[in-house]
Amino acid sequence: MKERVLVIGSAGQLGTELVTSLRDIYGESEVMASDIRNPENMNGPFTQLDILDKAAFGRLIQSFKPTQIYHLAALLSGTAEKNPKLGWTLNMDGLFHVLDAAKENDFIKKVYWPSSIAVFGSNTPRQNTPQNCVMDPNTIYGITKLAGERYCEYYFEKYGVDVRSLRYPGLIGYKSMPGGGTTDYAVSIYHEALKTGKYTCFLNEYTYLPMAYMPDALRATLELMHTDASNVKVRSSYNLAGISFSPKEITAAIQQTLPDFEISYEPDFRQAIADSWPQSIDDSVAMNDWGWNLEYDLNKMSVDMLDNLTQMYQTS
Ligand code: AKB
Repeated sequence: MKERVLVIGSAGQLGTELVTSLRDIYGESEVMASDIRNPENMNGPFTQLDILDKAAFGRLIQSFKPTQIYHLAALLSGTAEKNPKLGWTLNMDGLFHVLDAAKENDFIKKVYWPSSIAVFGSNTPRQNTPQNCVMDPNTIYGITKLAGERYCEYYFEKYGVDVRSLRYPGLIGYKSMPGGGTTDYAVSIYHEALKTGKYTCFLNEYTYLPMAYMPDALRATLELMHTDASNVKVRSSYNLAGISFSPKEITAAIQQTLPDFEISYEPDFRQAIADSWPQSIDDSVAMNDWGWNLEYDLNKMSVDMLDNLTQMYQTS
Protein backbone atom coordinates (compact mmCIF):
# COMPACT_ATOMS: atom_id res chain seq x y z
CA MET A 1 0.00 0.00 0.00
CA LYS A 2 1.28 3.44 -0.89
CA GLU A 3 1.61 5.55 2.25
CA ARG A 4 0.62 9.21 2.39
CA VAL A 5 1.53 11.05 5.55
CA LEU A 6 0.06 14.24 7.01
CA VAL A 7 2.06 16.08 9.70
CA ILE A 8 0.06 18.62 11.71
CA GLY A 9 2.23 21.11 13.60
CA SER A 10 5.10 20.66 11.17
CA ALA A 11 6.84 23.96 11.99
CA GLY A 12 7.49 23.07 15.64
CA GLN A 13 10.64 21.61 17.18
CA LEU A 14 9.73 17.98 16.51
CA GLY A 15 7.72 18.56 13.33
CA THR A 16 10.58 20.29 11.53
CA GLU A 17 12.82 17.26 11.91
CA LEU A 18 10.15 14.59 11.62
CA VAL A 19 8.99 15.86 8.22
CA THR A 20 12.55 15.47 6.88
CA SER A 21 12.83 11.91 8.23
CA LEU A 22 9.39 10.95 6.89
CA ARG A 23 10.23 12.36 3.44
CA ASP A 24 13.44 10.29 3.41
CA ILE A 25 11.28 7.21 4.01
CA TYR A 26 8.14 7.88 1.93
CA GLY A 27 9.28 10.46 -0.64
CA GLU A 28 8.79 14.22 -0.64
CA SER A 29 5.45 14.33 -2.44
CA GLU A 30 3.89 11.73 -0.11
CA VAL A 31 4.43 13.78 3.06
CA MET A 32 2.22 16.85 3.52
CA ALA A 33 3.47 19.31 6.13
CA SER A 34 0.89 21.58 7.75
CA ASP A 35 1.00 24.25 10.41
CA ILE A 36 -0.86 27.37 11.47
CA ARG A 37 2.36 29.28 10.66
CA ASN A 38 4.17 29.30 7.36
CA PRO A 39 7.55 27.63 7.95
CA GLU A 40 10.73 29.62 7.39
CA ASN A 41 12.71 27.05 5.45
CA MET A 42 10.61 24.21 4.24
CA ASN A 43 10.64 22.63 0.84
CA GLY A 44 8.03 20.18 -0.37
CA PRO A 45 4.26 20.09 0.01
CA PHE A 46 2.86 22.40 2.70
CA THR A 47 -0.68 23.48 3.61
CA GLN A 48 -1.47 26.19 6.10
CA LEU A 49 -3.90 24.70 8.63
CA ASP A 50 -5.39 25.71 11.97
CA ILE A 51 -6.31 22.30 13.41
CA LEU A 52 -9.16 23.98 15.34
CA ASP A 53 -10.81 24.73 11.97
CA LYS A 54 -12.57 21.38 11.59
CA ALA A 55 -14.04 22.19 8.16
CA ALA A 56 -10.64 23.15 6.70
CA PHE A 57 -9.10 20.03 8.25
CA GLY A 58 -11.89 17.91 6.71
CA ARG A 59 -11.21 19.40 3.27
CA LEU A 60 -7.47 18.68 3.60
CA ILE A 61 -8.19 15.08 4.65
CA GLN A 62 -10.50 14.50 1.68
CA SER A 63 -8.12 16.03 -0.86
CA PHE A 64 -4.82 14.52 0.41
CA LYS A 65 -6.26 11.23 1.74
CA PRO A 66 -3.48 10.48 4.26
CA THR A 67 -2.90 6.90 5.38
CA GLN A 68 -1.03 8.19 8.45
CA ILE A 69 -1.41 11.35 10.53
CA TYR A 70 1.21 12.73 12.92
CA HIS A 71 -0.64 15.26 15.08
CA LEU A 72 1.97 17.39 16.86
CA ALA A 73 0.23 20.77 17.26
CA ALA A 74 -0.01 21.76 20.96
CA LEU A 75 0.76 24.47 23.48
CA LEU A 76 3.65 23.30 25.69
CA SER A 77 3.83 23.55 29.50
CA GLY A 78 5.08 27.13 29.93
CA THR A 79 2.85 28.68 27.26
CA ALA A 80 -0.26 26.77 28.34
CA GLU A 81 0.16 28.05 31.93
CA LYS A 82 0.05 31.60 30.56
CA ASN A 83 -3.01 30.89 28.40
CA PRO A 84 -4.91 28.01 30.04
CA LYS A 85 -8.09 28.30 27.94
CA LEU A 86 -6.22 28.16 24.65
CA GLY A 87 -4.02 25.38 26.05
CA TRP A 88 -7.07 23.25 26.79
CA THR A 89 -8.86 24.07 23.52
CA LEU A 90 -5.93 23.55 21.19
CA ASN A 91 -4.58 20.46 22.91
CA MET A 92 -7.95 18.72 23.30
CA ASP A 93 -10.10 19.85 20.35
CA GLY A 94 -7.18 19.39 17.96
CA LEU A 95 -6.83 15.79 19.14
CA PHE A 96 -10.61 15.17 18.89
CA HIS A 97 -10.60 16.38 15.27
CA VAL A 98 -7.80 13.97 14.40
CA LEU A 99 -9.22 10.97 16.27
CA ASP A 100 -12.68 11.54 14.77
CA ALA A 101 -11.20 11.83 11.27
CA ALA A 102 -9.44 8.48 11.79
CA LYS A 103 -12.66 6.92 13.14
CA GLU A 104 -14.70 8.16 10.17
CA ASN A 105 -12.25 7.58 7.28
CA ASP A 106 -11.02 4.05 6.64
CA PHE A 107 -8.11 5.25 4.50
CA ILE A 108 -6.47 6.72 7.68
CA LYS A 109 -4.71 3.62 9.02
CA LYS A 110 -2.52 5.06 11.79
CA VAL A 111 -2.31 8.12 14.02
CA TYR A 112 0.65 9.37 16.05
CA TRP A 113 0.08 11.77 18.93
CA PRO A 114 2.78 12.84 21.42
CA SER A 115 2.20 12.76 25.15
CA SER A 116 4.72 13.96 27.71
CA ILE A 117 6.34 13.37 31.10
CA ALA A 118 3.99 16.23 32.10
CA VAL A 119 1.24 13.62 32.64
CA PHE A 120 2.90 12.84 35.98
CA GLY A 121 2.42 14.96 39.09
CA SER A 122 3.29 15.60 42.70
CA ASN A 123 2.21 12.16 43.97
CA THR A 124 3.96 10.23 41.20
CA PRO A 125 7.19 8.42 42.21
CA ARG A 126 9.86 10.82 40.87
CA GLN A 127 12.69 8.30 40.43
CA ASN A 128 12.45 5.68 37.72
CA THR A 129 8.78 6.57 37.23
CA PRO A 130 6.94 3.41 36.12
CA GLN A 131 4.66 3.08 33.10
CA ASN A 132 1.61 2.75 35.37
CA CYS A 133 1.41 4.73 38.60
CA VAL A 134 -0.35 7.71 40.22
CA MET A 135 -0.82 10.46 37.65
CA ASP A 136 -1.97 13.79 39.07
CA PRO A 137 -0.63 16.54 36.78
CA ASN A 138 -1.05 20.08 38.04
CA THR A 139 -0.35 22.00 34.83
CA ILE A 140 -2.86 22.64 32.05
CA TYR A 141 -0.46 21.01 29.59
CA GLY A 142 -0.13 17.89 31.77
CA ILE A 143 -3.89 17.71 32.31
CA THR A 144 -4.50 17.85 28.54
CA LYS A 145 -1.84 15.21 27.88
CA LEU A 146 -3.32 12.85 30.48
CA ALA A 147 -6.87 13.41 29.17
CA GLY A 148 -5.55 12.93 25.62
CA GLU A 149 -3.96 9.61 26.58
CA ARG A 150 -7.26 8.39 27.96
CA TYR A 151 -9.02 9.44 24.74
CA CYS A 152 -6.42 7.69 22.57
CA GLU A 153 -6.90 4.44 24.46
CA TYR A 154 -10.69 4.87 24.30
CA TYR A 155 -10.67 5.40 20.51
CA PHE A 156 -8.49 2.31 20.11
CA GLU A 157 -10.70 0.15 22.34
CA LYS A 158 -14.09 1.39 21.11
CA TYR A 159 -13.48 2.26 17.47
CA GLY A 160 -10.29 0.38 16.55
CA VAL A 161 -8.33 3.57 15.75
CA ASP A 162 -4.66 2.54 15.53
CA VAL A 163 -3.27 5.42 17.58
CA ARG A 164 0.26 5.28 18.99
CA SER A 165 1.98 7.61 21.42
CA LEU A 166 5.14 8.33 23.42
CA ARG A 167 5.51 10.30 26.64
CA TYR A 168 8.37 12.48 25.51
CA PRO A 169 10.87 13.87 27.96
CA GLY A 170 12.40 17.25 27.01
CA LEU A 171 13.67 17.15 23.43
CA ILE A 172 17.09 18.50 22.52
CA GLY A 173 18.22 19.16 18.96
CA TYR A 174 20.31 21.63 16.97
CA LYS A 175 18.09 21.92 13.89
CA SER A 176 15.12 23.62 15.54
CA MET A 177 14.25 25.56 18.68
CA PRO A 178 11.61 24.48 21.19
CA GLY A 179 8.82 26.91 22.00
CA GLY A 180 7.31 27.42 25.42
CA GLY A 181 8.38 24.33 27.38
CA THR A 182 9.94 23.83 30.82
CA THR A 183 12.78 21.77 29.36
CA ASP A 184 13.72 24.43 26.75
CA TYR A 185 16.74 25.55 28.79
CA ALA A 186 18.60 22.41 27.69
CA VAL A 187 18.57 23.64 24.07
CA SER A 188 19.15 27.37 24.72
CA ILE A 189 22.16 26.59 26.93
CA TYR A 190 24.15 25.18 23.95
CA HIS A 191 23.32 28.17 21.75
CA GLU A 192 24.31 30.68 24.45
CA ALA A 193 27.47 28.75 25.34
CA LEU A 194 28.67 29.21 21.77
CA LYS A 195 27.31 32.72 21.18
CA THR A 196 28.13 34.50 24.46
CA GLY A 197 29.92 31.98 26.72
CA LYS A 198 27.25 32.55 29.40
CA TYR A 199 23.75 31.38 30.21
CA THR A 200 21.19 32.32 32.86
CA CYS A 201 19.06 29.26 33.58
CA PHE A 202 15.38 29.55 34.59
CA LEU A 203 15.63 26.35 36.67
CA ASN A 204 17.93 25.85 39.66
CA GLU A 205 21.18 23.90 39.37
CA TYR A 206 19.85 20.69 40.97
CA THR A 207 16.70 20.28 38.87
CA TYR A 208 16.93 16.80 37.39
CA LEU A 209 14.67 16.21 34.39
CA PRO A 210 14.55 13.49 31.74
CA MET A 211 15.57 14.66 28.24
CA ALA A 212 16.16 12.92 24.89
CA TYR A 213 18.44 13.86 22.01
CA MET A 214 16.46 14.40 18.82
CA PRO A 215 17.97 11.47 16.84
CA ASP A 216 16.84 9.13 19.63
CA ALA A 217 13.39 10.77 19.87
CA LEU A 218 12.89 10.55 16.10
CA ARG A 219 14.02 6.94 15.99
CA ALA A 220 11.70 6.03 18.88
CA THR A 221 8.77 7.71 17.11
CA LEU A 222 9.39 5.97 13.80
CA GLU A 223 10.12 2.59 15.40
CA LEU A 224 6.83 2.76 17.30
CA MET A 225 4.94 3.78 14.16
CA HIS A 226 6.57 1.06 12.06
CA THR A 227 6.27 -1.87 14.45
CA ASP A 228 3.49 -4.38 13.88
CA ALA A 229 0.23 -3.34 15.59
CA SER A 230 0.33 -6.51 17.70
CA ASN A 231 3.50 -5.22 19.45
CA VAL A 232 1.78 -2.01 20.55
CA LYS A 233 0.28 -3.16 23.81
CA VAL A 234 0.02 0.28 25.42
CA ARG A 235 -2.59 2.43 23.68
CA SER A 236 -2.44 5.37 26.06
CA SER A 237 1.24 6.32 25.73
CA TYR A 238 4.64 4.69 26.29
CA ASN A 239 7.19 6.01 28.80
CA LEU A 240 10.42 7.12 27.09
CA ALA A 241 13.30 7.61 29.51
CA GLY A 242 16.04 9.43 27.62
CA ILE A 243 18.85 10.83 29.78
CA SER A 244 18.36 12.47 33.18
CA PHE A 245 20.59 15.37 34.19
CA SER A 246 20.53 18.71 36.03
CA PRO A 247 21.57 22.16 34.74
CA LYS A 248 24.78 21.72 36.77
CA GLU A 249 25.59 18.47 34.97
CA ILE A 250 24.86 19.73 31.45
CA THR A 251 27.08 22.73 32.27
CA ALA A 252 29.92 20.36 33.22
CA ALA A 253 29.42 18.44 29.96
CA ILE A 254 29.59 21.70 27.93
CA GLN A 255 32.67 22.82 29.89
CA GLN A 256 34.54 19.76 28.65
CA THR A 257 34.53 21.44 25.21
CA LEU A 258 34.17 25.09 26.31
CA PRO A 259 36.02 25.35 29.68
CA ASP A 260 35.24 29.08 30.12
CA PHE A 261 31.47 28.63 29.83
CA GLU A 262 29.64 30.17 32.81
CA ILE A 263 26.15 29.55 34.14
CA SER A 264 23.99 31.51 36.59
CA TYR A 265 20.52 30.68 37.93
CA GLU A 266 17.33 32.73 38.11
CA PRO A 267 14.48 30.24 38.63
CA ASP A 268 11.06 31.48 37.45
CA PHE A 269 7.52 29.99 37.38
CA ARG A 270 8.81 26.97 35.45
CA GLN A 271 10.71 25.76 38.54
CA ALA A 272 7.42 24.68 40.15
CA ILE A 273 6.44 22.83 36.97
CA ALA A 274 9.80 21.02 36.83
CA ASP A 275 9.53 20.14 40.53
CA SER A 276 6.23 18.35 39.87
CA TRP A 277 7.72 16.18 37.10
CA PRO A 278 9.73 12.95 37.33
CA GLN A 279 13.51 13.09 37.59
CA SER A 280 13.99 9.80 35.78
CA ILE A 281 11.74 7.42 33.86
CA ASP A 282 11.46 3.64 33.54
CA ASP A 283 10.89 2.79 29.86
CA SER A 284 11.29 -0.98 30.16
CA VAL A 285 7.76 -1.53 28.80
CA ALA A 286 8.74 0.16 25.50
CA MET A 287 11.95 -1.93 25.47
CA ASN A 288 10.02 -5.17 25.95
CA ASP A 289 7.09 -4.43 23.62
CA TRP A 290 8.84 -3.04 20.54
CA GLY A 291 12.56 -3.25 21.26
CA TRP A 292 13.31 0.36 22.21
CA ASN A 293 16.94 1.23 23.08
CA LEU A 294 18.57 4.60 23.74
CA GLU A 295 21.76 5.57 21.92
CA TYR A 296 22.90 8.98 23.21
CA ASP A 297 24.13 9.79 26.72
CA LEU A 298 24.79 13.31 28.02
CA ASN A 299 28.41 13.53 26.83
CA LYS A 300 27.78 12.04 23.38
CA MET A 301 24.83 14.40 22.89
CA SER A 302 26.81 17.45 24.09
CA VAL A 303 29.71 16.79 21.73
CA ASP A 304 27.32 16.33 18.79
CA MET A 305 25.24 19.44 19.67
CA LEU A 306 28.32 21.66 20.00
CA ASP A 307 29.91 20.30 16.78
CA ASN A 308 26.77 20.90 14.75
CA LEU A 309 25.94 24.28 16.24
CA THR A 310 29.55 25.45 15.74
CA GLN A 311 29.27 24.57 12.04
CA MET A 312 25.86 26.23 11.83
CA TYR A 313 27.07 29.49 13.37
CA GLN A 314 30.21 29.49 11.18
CA THR A 315 28.17 29.22 7.98
CA SER A 316 25.36 31.62 8.95
C1 AKB B 1 7.72 20.93 27.96
O1 AKB B 1 8.72 21.24 28.63
O2 AKB B 1 6.60 21.43 28.10
C2 AKB B 1 7.88 19.81 26.94
C3 AKB B 1 7.55 18.47 27.52
C4 AKB B 1 8.43 17.85 28.52
O3 AKB B 1 6.57 17.91 27.16
N1 AKB B 1 9.22 19.80 26.43
